[in-house]
Amino acid sequence: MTATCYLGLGSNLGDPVAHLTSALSALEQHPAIRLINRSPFYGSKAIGPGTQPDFINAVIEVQTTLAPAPLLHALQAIENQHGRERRLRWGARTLDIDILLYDNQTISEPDLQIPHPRLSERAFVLVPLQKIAPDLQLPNGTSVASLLDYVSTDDVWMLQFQDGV
Ligand code: ROI
Repeated sequence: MTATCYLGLGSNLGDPVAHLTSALSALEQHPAIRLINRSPFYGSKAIGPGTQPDFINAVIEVQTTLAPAPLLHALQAIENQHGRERRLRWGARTLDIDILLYDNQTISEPDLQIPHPRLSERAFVLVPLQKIAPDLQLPNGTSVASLLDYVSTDDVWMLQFQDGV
């Protein structure tokens, strides 16, 4: 069985564009994950405590034969290969890969919530998501487009288009 998923990528330490690019290639090389579509890279002002460097964010669509928990573990392995340290909640990070949506599923487990619990309020997720999936709806029927009516997109800017997937 194959699931369609949307993943959010973010980085604000070191060379964030390089981290996202190499995360994309790690995802492409994963035998159980197929990259279907990807947004451009966006710059975004950091949401979180203190002063942090701006983020680079992107959203991708993948197909996978992995169930949600194994997918999460595969993504965490890629994060760890990029030196991700999970010390500070909402602190700066070299690479973050979040499962935003997994098919039309709703999952509420301690370490896995889908849709991503803060998806609806984060312009740095909604803007790239809308770019690659303009008609997408959450499992509860809310459209991504309508969520964008409620958030400011002032702190999110498109950086570049990249060819191909
Ligand atoms: N802020 C932005 N702009 N982009 C992110 O990806 C991001 N990720 C996070 C926190 C620290 C909450 N802030 C962010 O985890």
